[in-house]
This record gives sequence, structure tokens and C-alpha cells, in this order.
Amino acid sequence: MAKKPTPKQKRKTIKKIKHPLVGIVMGSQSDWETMRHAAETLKKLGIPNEVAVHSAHRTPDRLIDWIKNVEERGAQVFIAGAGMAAALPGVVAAMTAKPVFGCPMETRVMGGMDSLLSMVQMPGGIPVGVLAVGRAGAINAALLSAAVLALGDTKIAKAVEKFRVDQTKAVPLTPE
Ligand code: RP5
Repeated sequence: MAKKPTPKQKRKTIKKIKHPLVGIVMGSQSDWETMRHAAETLKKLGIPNEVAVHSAHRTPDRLIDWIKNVEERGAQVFIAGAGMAAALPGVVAAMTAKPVFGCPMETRVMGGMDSLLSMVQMPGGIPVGVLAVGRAGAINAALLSAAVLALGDTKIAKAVEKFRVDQTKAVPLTPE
């Protein structure tokens, strides 16, 4: 009988989704606390997504293999979260012509301004759509991905519409 993997061994295996529509990648395990909001938002909308940790700097070969593989399995949009000298979304955009949304992480030394500027200053020809720093950006990257997918998918369009209606209803008239 195979031995139960330790938590460390488990982290080495990506949970492959058969037909992911969105590929979510982050540069480090430390980004997950923020990037999980992108995955959770897509889950609420019923959009299949695959989540992976691959670094543009520390694991470049692994990153490129994953981009090609997840695209072959159906990914239509990519979300890339990274912090500091945040090259990750730019590298993803260099490897695929699909839309790429960048999520800048909040950082200890510069508060996320470093991540934001690294992502937003892409040279002409290789676009990355950059969202807000931190949690809001991760949520909005998922919603923007859903809006792109909704252009060709009525089920997703309805889910996005419902999300907006529910969100409006949830805003109180007075503070509680
Ligand atoms: C980036 O460096 C990652 O995206 C992360 O935000 C930052 C720091 O990484 P760790 O040192 O926490 O692994 O590549």
C-alpha cells in the first residue's frame, strides 16, 4: 500500500483540473493568502480553474511547461499573482496570446507599489491587464476573467449577472 504523502510532498503535486477555463498562477506559496480570493470568486461563479505555484525567477522551466499544458487542456484566461520584482504575469503573457490579468501582492518594504509598477510597465506588444494591489485585485481578476468568458458563454454571463444583483442587494442602507 502506498504511504500517505506528508504535507510537504503534497505541495509538490498540482491538482490537475480536466478542463480548466482559467489558469491561476502565483510566484510563491506566500501569495496564496491573497490569491485564494481569485479562486474562491471563480468557484462562486462555477468557473473551473486550476491553481499552481510557479515562479518566473525560481522555477522558470516549470512555469513555461505549466502554461503550455494548462492551455492545451482548455484555459482561455490566465490570472498571475506576484510580489516584489513581479515578472510573473509578463512571462505568462509572453508565452500565451490568451488574456492575462496581473494581481500585484502587497509587500513588506514598499507596500505593493513595487509589484504594481513591475506589472503595469509592460513594453508595447505584450499586454497584461493589471488589477488593484492585494485582495481587491484578486477578486476583480476573477470577475474580469468571468466577464471575458461570459462573452461566449451564456451560463457564465448569467452567473456574473447574478453575482452583481446579489452584491447590490447585500449593501445595507444604513450601517449596522
Ligand atoms: C515573488 O516574490 C512572489 O510572488 C512573492 O510575492 C515574493 C516573495 O516570495 P517569498 O520569498 O515569500 O517566497 O516571486
